[in-house]
Amino acid sequence: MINKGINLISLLVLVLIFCSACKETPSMDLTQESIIPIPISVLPTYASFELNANTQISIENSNIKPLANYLSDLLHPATGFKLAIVSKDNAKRKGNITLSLNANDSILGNEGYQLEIDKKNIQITANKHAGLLYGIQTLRQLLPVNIEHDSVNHLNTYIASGSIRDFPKYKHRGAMLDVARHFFGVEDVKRYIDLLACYKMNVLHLHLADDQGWRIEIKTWPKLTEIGGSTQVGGGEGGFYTQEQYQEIVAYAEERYITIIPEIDMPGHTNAALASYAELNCNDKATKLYTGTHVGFSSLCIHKDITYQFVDDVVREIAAITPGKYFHLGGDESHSTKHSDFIYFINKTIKIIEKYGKIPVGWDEISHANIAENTVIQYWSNDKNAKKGLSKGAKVIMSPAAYAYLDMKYNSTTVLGLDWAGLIEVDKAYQWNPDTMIQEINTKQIAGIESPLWSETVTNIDEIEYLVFPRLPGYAEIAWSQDSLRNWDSYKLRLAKHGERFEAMEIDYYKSPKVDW
Ligand code: TNX
Repeated sequence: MINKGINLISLLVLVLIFCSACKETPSMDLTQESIIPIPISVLPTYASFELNANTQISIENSNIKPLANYLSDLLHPATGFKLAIVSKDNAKRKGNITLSLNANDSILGNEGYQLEIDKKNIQITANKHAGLLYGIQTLRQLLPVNIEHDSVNHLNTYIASGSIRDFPKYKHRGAMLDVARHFFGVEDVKRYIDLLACYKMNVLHLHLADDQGWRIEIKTWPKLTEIGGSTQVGGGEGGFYTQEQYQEIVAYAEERYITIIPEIDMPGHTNAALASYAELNCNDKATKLYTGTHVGFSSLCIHKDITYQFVDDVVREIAAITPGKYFHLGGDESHSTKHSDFIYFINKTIKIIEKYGKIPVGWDEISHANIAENTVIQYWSNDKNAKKGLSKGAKVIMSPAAYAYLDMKYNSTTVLGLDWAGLIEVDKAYQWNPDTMIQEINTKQIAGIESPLWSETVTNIDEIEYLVFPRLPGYAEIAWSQDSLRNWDSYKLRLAKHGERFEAMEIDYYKSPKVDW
């Protein structure tokens, strides 16, 4: 009798367990999700996967562990789940998110991914680690916006089933941050990096020196930061990164597959250096620190040997702590350097950059110098310069000021920002094509795009966010997605959905009237 009772109870328990496991998940349409940048192909299967506390992240190789941690950390705050990370051999048959590098799919390239979602499992496959990260970012956008909250909230954790296949249009998908006009600390830069990572960007160009401030420690020239780093636009305190702090930024970016490109702007835009060391000036007199916003008044002394000792030390020290391939030498608006001197200086500096194993990058003005095929030109305003660079075989990064400058005002009432290149509403920021921006340009020579945030008018991270959002996701889509998939009418609907994400992430964004938020 007792035995029978126990058997009945265990049967009941078994039935209950079975039923909870076979519970039907809702039917969901993957094509209705708002993914930015828009992927190459999205095929729905009208079911869903339930993410819950028992979901495991399965990896086949320990070198994928950092990405598994990234995913687990991303999902933790809002769900409260601390997902177990297990090796593929120990994974359960159901309820896994598997990260695997077995794509063996040449079309996906170094950054593409394949995301397969069914009722039982999720699988992200790529050729390289970066592709897995981008698959994770897409998966993140398939979860409800509440996933971005930093505390546990009751969110529905069903993910629409189907498959997504995706890879980028351009190799170079970047943004620039000017930390010279106003200084931003390590935590602010990390936040900027996290925001770029959400949208699959892979380059952060740091504008580390300008007239108003020198922001990176150079051990052989300590006064650059002692004096040159001591102020900023408006006369505030300024600041600088020690080499250790810079390396911390580089490592943080690297974990998100973002390359840091350091820029030391020369031979103009150098007042902070000229104020720090008298010997860098032709008259041997240090200049005064500068806290205004004019450009084009400073120049290194072109025909002094000490100038090239300085350039050599700066490039050597920064190159040694920069794993990325590039060193940006600026070269813009050198209005107080004679043209022949400018060319002489750029030619010498390019050689120094190459000596330390880096690929030189410069604003489009450097096309006038003896640039070689490996040089990268950053186009910002002058078509003739860009064409000259291209005719010499250089690659070009597209940063057309009238479309891609994050420091331009949105409209005439925007308080922050400048307007010398025009107003850039969110639709204008989205509706341009790098391939046709300059006549007769050969698409193959375009490395990609970069949207620069100059910081004359921005003083803190909230102000940065206001100018960057919501334009940045549009730049990311221009850089990542195929032209045939891009159009404003579809994009503005997806962007509207991302507004809620911005709020969940506490991003201070501009609520453009062009978008139905
Ligand atoms: C032009 S774009 C500059 C910067 C300013 C910016 C302001 C470029 C290469 N140089 O020095 O900060 O305009 O929008």
